[in-house]
Amino acid sequence: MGLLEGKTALIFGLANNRSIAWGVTQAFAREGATLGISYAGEALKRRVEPLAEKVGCDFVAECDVSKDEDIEAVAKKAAERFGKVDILVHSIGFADRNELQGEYYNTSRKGFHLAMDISVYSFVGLARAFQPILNPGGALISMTYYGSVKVAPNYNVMGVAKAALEASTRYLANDFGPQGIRVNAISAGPIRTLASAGVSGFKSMHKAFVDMAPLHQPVGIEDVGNAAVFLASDMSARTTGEVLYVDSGYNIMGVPDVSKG
Ligand code: NAD
Ligand code: 0WE
Repeated sequence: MGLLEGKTALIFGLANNRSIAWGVTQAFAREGATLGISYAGEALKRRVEPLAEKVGCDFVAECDVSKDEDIEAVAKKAAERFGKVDILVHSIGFADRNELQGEYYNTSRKGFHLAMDISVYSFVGLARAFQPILNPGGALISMTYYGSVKVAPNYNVMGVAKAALEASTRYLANDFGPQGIRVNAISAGPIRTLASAGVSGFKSMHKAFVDMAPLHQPVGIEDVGNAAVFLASDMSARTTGEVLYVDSGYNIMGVPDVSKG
């Protein structure tokens, strides 16, 4: 029997078949969850619908998380279709491209607000909108990156946003605990997706990551999907407010190990 049998999951942030959200969707489908998928805007519809079909999901809803109305609307649609929901996955991050290069001190007020709004506030907004229809035993999951705790050159305002996202995960865990709902984050190692494709120096950074990490293995969307299954299922019933690293162990290293090949 699948680990998510009898549970309904809504996944936010599917753009294409490289998205971390796609790794999560496939793993959840394998474990028997009933699925709902949400994407950002009209332009992504033709990419997302065939993917939804592949996993037998017929709840596909547009939701631009910068709009309160969209968040309200998707929660309403989910309530109409499913009644209650068990799992919500937030796999959304965005900053203006210009803010992801050069000195962090050059971050504009507008760029700061945008990154915080899309990458952090949206998790809080979604949590509030879904609160009335979440089942006890449910789980909220967000996606973060190590640039929240240590400096990742050029990650800049996104690093600050991820720090706020991780803090939000802890505050939400405290809010939702009495309702029997857990809130956790997954901190994934670098993965080539739409959001990392355009990043200059990504390839060499990725190589340095594999060299430094104890497991010396790249992280894939299926690895993140499997970790999300754990955090969404009753297998993690007493874990909340945590950041779970899925990074081949990279974050434990302080100094590169030059003694091994
Ligand atoms: P992705 O581009 O496939 O996913 C990002 C998603 O955010 C896209 O689906 C995009 O449509 C969505 N989005 C942006 N603005 C939105 C809006 N206004 N409303 C709704 N959705 C919006 O890239 P990804 O790498 O799969 O990113 C998913 C999450 O994982 C992000 O939070 C990212 O920061 C995080 N993450 C990525 C990596 C990596 O190396 N790729 C590592 C760690 C964490
Ligand atoms: O969280 C992310 C992706 C963040 C991201 C990327 C983009 C590029 C395209 C947010 N917004 C945008 N906006 C765009 O217009 N990652 C963890 C992947 C990532 O992004 C980086 C990285 C890594 C790793 C940016 C700079 C340095 C390293």
